[in-house]
Amino acid sequence: EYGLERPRGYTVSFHYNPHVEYHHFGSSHPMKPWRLTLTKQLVLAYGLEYTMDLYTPRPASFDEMALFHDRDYLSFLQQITPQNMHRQEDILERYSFGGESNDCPVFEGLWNYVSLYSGASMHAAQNLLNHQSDIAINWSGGLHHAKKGAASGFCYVNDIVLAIQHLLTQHQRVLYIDIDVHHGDGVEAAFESTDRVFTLSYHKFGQDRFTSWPFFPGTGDITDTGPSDPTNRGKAHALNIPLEDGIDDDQYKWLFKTVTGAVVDKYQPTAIVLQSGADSLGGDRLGRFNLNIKAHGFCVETVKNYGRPLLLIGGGGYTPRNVARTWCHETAVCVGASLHNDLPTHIPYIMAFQGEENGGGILYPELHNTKRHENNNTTQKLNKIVERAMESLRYLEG
Ligand code: TV7
Ligand code: CA
Ligand code: ZN
Repeated sequence: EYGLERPRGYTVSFHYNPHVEYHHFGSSHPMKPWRLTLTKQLVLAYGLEYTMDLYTPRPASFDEMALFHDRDYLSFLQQITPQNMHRQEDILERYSFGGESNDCPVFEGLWNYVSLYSGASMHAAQNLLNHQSDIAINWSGGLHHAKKGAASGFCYVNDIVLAIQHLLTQHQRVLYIDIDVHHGDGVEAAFESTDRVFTLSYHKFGQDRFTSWPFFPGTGDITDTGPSDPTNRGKAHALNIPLEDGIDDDQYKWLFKTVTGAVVDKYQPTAIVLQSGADSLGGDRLGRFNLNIKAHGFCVETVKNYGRPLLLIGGGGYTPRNVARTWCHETAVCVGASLHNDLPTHIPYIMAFQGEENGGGILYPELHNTKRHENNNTTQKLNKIVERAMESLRYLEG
């Protein structure tokens, strides 16, 4: 093992309030905040806490979240409980709660939960602004679907938008990159009228083989590059990379490096925010891709090597042990450490990793073996996507 000793030429900070772990969306709901417990346990077990500055951020306040969200929406979030929700069904619908899908349930401590993950993203952004860190990590954030006045897709408050707005107080150009398997629609929409934020999302797009619905949220085709009105400053400041089921490591790594590299060259961001949703891994309960942990981590490594202030945040990820593996690996990538494939044996939570069908006791199981999706991404289709992406970038001034 090497790289665990400090000092290094740059500082990494880890922003985490353990109270987020104790919130439950409901037993059948795919979003499991306890994946963050597993992540933290692995990070500690590998000794990575000695390589970073650790912070326990306070929850964000109402006024801080109102820098993006409507105050009436936040007031609703602040008072809604499982006990009183039945008396306000019309309001629930107005803010896209409940409904038959129940993507955004009302649960005990909801307000506390949203303030905790938002507070951590804002604190991480503040650390970058202060030059107290070069890379700031918040695995509890990354809730990219939340809108100004509505919840969407497991997301209630958009911590990413809040953090980017904070970065914009000192940075002229912020690049947002999103490798969650879902389209980062809420962040794209929030900054659609500015040229000071460029949003780039890689995601599954198109009809879903299992549900025959468009894959959630149904937006983010290659033709979506921001508003089309030529007087809108946000024109051409979004790029979407729509993908099919089953994309593999080599295809994704090539695509990510080629497209992201071109965006960085052209846009010259002064800060970068990377949403590292782990539902793009093979075997994810909701995802459709075949990525392994190291291919996912390659994206983090690539972005780290651009050498700009970096805010690294979580997002989706519905196979909790693999989420923890990935985010632990990516924490190590940030500090420049390599981790042994045998999981450390001296922690209580190791229990949770031993009895697995696939990957018991190891950090890097082959995820594409678990529940392989047929790969519908041909070289020809990917070349076409890159060609279209490069064409869109030509509309960027500079
Ligand atoms: C960032 N997919 C969030 C991703 C949000 C995805 C969806 C579910 C789902 C919800 C459940 C549940 C589920 C097994 C999966 C169009 C519908 C879906 C009819 C039922 N099990 C992120 C949101 C997505 C809730 N939503 O990007 C409670 O899957 O596809 C939809 C919407 C509405 C109609 N319904 C189908 O990763 C964090 N939801 C079990 C219990
Ligand atoms: Ca995405
Ligand atoms: Zn997702």
